Amino acid sequence: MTHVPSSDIRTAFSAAMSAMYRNEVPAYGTLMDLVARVNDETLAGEPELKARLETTDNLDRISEERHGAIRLGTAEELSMMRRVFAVMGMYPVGYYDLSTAGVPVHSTAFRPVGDAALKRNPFRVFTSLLRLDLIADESLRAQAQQILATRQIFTAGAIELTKKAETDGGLSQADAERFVAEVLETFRWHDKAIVDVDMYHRLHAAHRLIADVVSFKGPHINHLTPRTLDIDKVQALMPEYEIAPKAVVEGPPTRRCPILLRQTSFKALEEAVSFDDGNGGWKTGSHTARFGEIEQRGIALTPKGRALYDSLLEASRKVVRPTADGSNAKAYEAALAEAFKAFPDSWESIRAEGFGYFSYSLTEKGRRAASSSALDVEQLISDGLIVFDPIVYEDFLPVSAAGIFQSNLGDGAQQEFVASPNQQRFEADLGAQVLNEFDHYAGIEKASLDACINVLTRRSAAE
Ligand code: OOG
Ligand code: NI
Repeated sequence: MTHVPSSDIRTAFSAAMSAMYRNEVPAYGTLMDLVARVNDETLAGEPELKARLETTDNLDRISEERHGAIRLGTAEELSMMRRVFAVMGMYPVGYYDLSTAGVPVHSTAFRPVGDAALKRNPFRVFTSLLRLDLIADESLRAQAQQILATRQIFTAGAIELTKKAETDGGLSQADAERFVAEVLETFRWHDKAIVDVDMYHRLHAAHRLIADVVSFKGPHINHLTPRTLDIDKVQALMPEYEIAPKAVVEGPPTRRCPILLRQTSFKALEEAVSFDDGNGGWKTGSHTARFGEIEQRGIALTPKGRALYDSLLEASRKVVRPTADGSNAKAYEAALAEAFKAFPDSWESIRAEGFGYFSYSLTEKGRRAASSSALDVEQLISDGLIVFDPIVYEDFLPVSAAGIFQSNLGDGAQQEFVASPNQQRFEADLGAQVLNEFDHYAGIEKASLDACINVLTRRSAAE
């Protein structure tokens, strides 16, 4: 029996999720329309960019979703989610500790790994696990644990088909379609809470995020994120479309050579939900969790480049810390731009400093060259035999993620937790190790260079 490629299941899943979310959150549909408009305008105004994207990206899918996010409650949920995502060719990459930023979760991103799979469809899911160990109130912690233990976030069909895919090494077309429909259920919004209003308020008082994770039947998708070609423009146009942008764009400032990841969102909406009233009826209330986000990606940085990025970001935040109400947004942008003057802004200099990862390929001249005795990379570049292009950053940034979390948890007082990264615990709960993103990019860079050198040396040997 032929199996559906996992990338096709991922594509079907992300399309199904997009349709469901637009339907559930109309403001998200508005954001998608705005993103498509700005992308069209950007491409029309920059023929060079258009030509480049035509050869490297699927232009007709340029405005599609690139990621989404969920928050899980237990180790069992996390490890089963890992198995579900594996069926779609999505594997855990990176570990993000958000406790330092006042959010009681730690996270990974399930994403396709490798050039071919990323090109087919780069959709990823930022997946957080609640850390009840950071909650001081012991009795509340125990109650939250009890509530979480009673819920089953996966349908029987989703579990059965995941096992089938594991045993058979894939799914048939009919099973893949059923799988997508069944898994979608886990991400659906439920407006009826599984706790009463008092419990909801207690959880909420401990941390809004705890209420979001513990109070509902499942880990509703809390945002989806299409790709924009001009994040500053979408941010500026949001109010015109009657959606409220978060105060500032997260990540690096606007630059000629984009680095890492820039992202912004519209603020989470207050939505009607109902709580068990204890008398067999329902009591209406509200909950704020769901929003829409946009992203624009740049080059993946080496540990050295990343260290510089982190230090410049920290330096600018010492000058101006962006407030949730946006009142100092301009000052923050200025401080950020000023600090990042220290980060080189040409591909040549980023490469020369060893700040970024590049992929190497043979030029026309390199392909035609009978041989090259000079196998020194710099020499090959200056001889015009090979060229280098930035490798796109496919992961996330903890400070940015914290900013996205914060702006969508309401603008109330920030909570402080003692920093306590616990990757070992996370991986034990996940049932697997997460891939180290730096090793991964270094591997892609090396493979591209080796491939060039191989062609060139094989020719010299054949002489
Ligand atoms: C996840 C926030 C992080 C991002 O793009 O950095 C995130 C969440 O709110 O659950 O999605
Ligand atoms: Ni996001």
